[in-house]
Amino acid sequence: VTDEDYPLLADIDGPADLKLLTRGQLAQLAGEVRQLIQEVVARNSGHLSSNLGVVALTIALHYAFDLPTDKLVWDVGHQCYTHKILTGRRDRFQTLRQRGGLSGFPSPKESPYDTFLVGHGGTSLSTALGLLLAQEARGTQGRVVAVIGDGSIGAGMAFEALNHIGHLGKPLLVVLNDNRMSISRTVGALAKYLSVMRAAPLYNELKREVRSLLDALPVVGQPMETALEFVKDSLRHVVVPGRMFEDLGFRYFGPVDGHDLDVLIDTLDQLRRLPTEKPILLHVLTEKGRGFTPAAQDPTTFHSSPPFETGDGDVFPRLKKGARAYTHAFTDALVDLAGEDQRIVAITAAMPTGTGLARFAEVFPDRFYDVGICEQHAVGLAAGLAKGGLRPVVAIYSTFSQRAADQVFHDLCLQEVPVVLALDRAGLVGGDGPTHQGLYDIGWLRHFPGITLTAPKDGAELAALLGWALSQPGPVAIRYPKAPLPKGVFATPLVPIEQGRAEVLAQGPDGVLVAYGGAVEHAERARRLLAEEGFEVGLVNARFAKPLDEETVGKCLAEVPLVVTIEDGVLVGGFGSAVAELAERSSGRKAELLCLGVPDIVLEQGSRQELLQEVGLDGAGIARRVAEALTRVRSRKRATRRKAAG
Ligand SMILES: Cc1ncc(C[n+]2csc(CCOP(=O)(O)OP(=O)(O)O)c2C)c(N)n1
Repeated sequence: VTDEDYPLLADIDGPADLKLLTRGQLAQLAGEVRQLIQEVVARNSGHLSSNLGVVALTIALHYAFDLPTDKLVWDVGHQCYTHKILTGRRDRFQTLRQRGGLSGFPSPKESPYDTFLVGHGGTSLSTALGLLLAQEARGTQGRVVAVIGDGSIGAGMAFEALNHIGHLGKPLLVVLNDNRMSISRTVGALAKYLSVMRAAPLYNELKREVRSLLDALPVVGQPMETALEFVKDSLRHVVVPGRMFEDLGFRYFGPVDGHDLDVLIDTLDQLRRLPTEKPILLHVLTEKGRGFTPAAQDPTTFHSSPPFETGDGDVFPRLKKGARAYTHAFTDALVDLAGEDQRIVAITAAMPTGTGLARFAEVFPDRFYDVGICEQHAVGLAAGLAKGGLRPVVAIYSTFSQRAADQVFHDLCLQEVPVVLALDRAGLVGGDGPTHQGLYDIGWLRHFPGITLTAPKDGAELAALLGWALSQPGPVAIRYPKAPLPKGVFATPLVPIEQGRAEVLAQGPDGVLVAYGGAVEHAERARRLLAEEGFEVGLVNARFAKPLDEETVGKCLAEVPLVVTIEDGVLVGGFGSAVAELAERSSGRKAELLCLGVPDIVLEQGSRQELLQEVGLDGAGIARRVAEALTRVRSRKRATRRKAAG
């Protein structure tokens, strides 16, 4: 970031430098920040639209408040780029989302200005309230501000927090960043309510007028008073924006223009100084993709943008052509199946594009539900739909499905209802980092009674498993990675699906690799590498983590000297654990067991390939570790034989 290209930004090493600028310089600074964000995201990928939308708001927050003494909590955190650039991370911003570089989300390890490591929606109001209560308890100073989007405020956890904040009446400042967009258009009754408020005159003028008008009304006797209360109430209902928040115990201010730096700074400064004991909600209107036409016109595509090139104002997302991903195979199969079976309905929690369900919605608009960032409700809704005779498919990212753990247990498993959970982004996910890793679903789902856990090794198997799952009487979860479909890796035709039945892909006397889901492809690569080194190992596509194919895996454990489990998930409680539990029970076990998976650590961001290599789950890494184990097993055998011989 040079003086030449970024004359103001080049000197901003923290909020103190920002405060040295005049108000008049801030618009130029905003332009420079936008330029930097655009430049880096074009190269590295990232959350472009949301970040371009909050440049002015972030500058104003840092200008008006005294961070980090005052605390700023970002919801989801995907919109924190300006915040990072202004808080001493300008030069490292080039490394955004890269291995060893800056995280794309707030990270307290990076900076004292980041309060929480976040990535999931709807958490900020709870955590900010906690900070505020802790400050009160410890007698420390400072305001606490939470910034939450109109998409995330619809999350269950955010509603729970609003309920509690209004009840306690603590002076938390909630900045509602309303851009009418989640990743796609924000859905829900609350979104409709906000749109009515957007139509109100900007800032607080009308409200002030109405207030003084109401206060000036004379009160004459009891009946008159009641009548006036009614008039007051109806009047407030009609013309006072934010009535709902006021009724919940907040003071509502807004809506304000979130791109007008003067208005933002004045408002935030006044609110910071307002001697209030009540929580405040400031309604800020912004535009996603502000200042970059392609993102402003198509904020969804540029929400989580791949690298792109700009030329003559046009944008060419630089996507690899023809890389068909698991998500595509899922959508195609689901649309085909839904054409045959009218009972099939699909549910997403605010991810119609990411999960591929947008295409389903185009074909079957009446059989599609986007419930917003409400994973718990999505699963509960599916339970009801299934009980009522439909066949719901809930497509959800593995990491966000964690939100609905209890709903899976309580509303699906215990009810024994036929709901299919399509767990996309299961496994290592890359650039988004720790909050988005889909590594835990095998473990937490495996404990629940009555659920079937399955995972395909490629697109054809994903389609077959989805069809099979939709014919089952109870809940089935299918996990698949954020990865291109393996092409030309598996030659043999698919063995038909049968509950709890694995697929034997190759046999070998030295050992067997038993791999699950996305790991099968890498295991097959490892098998070939091992063959080049003279090790003949078999390969089993486990297909089911629950129920485990005890017969096939048990046979391996009894017959070969080494069994290796391989999974694209954490080892703790995962697929390998299921095999280890079986091994523990098996009497005629001959094999040594090696479990390969992701260790129990927080994995920072990197590309999926880099992370696979780092944890040794790519073909070469698997082959290396299996070769070591085979060598160990062989030498131990030789030693035993020598001992026996004499
Ligand atoms: C629990 C959870 N579900 C889904 C997501 C995926 N997600 C990331 S950002 C986003 C949209 C957030 O919308 P909003 O809060 O309005 O912020 P904006 O991007 O519009 O600024 C979604 C759905 C998530 N981060 N967390």
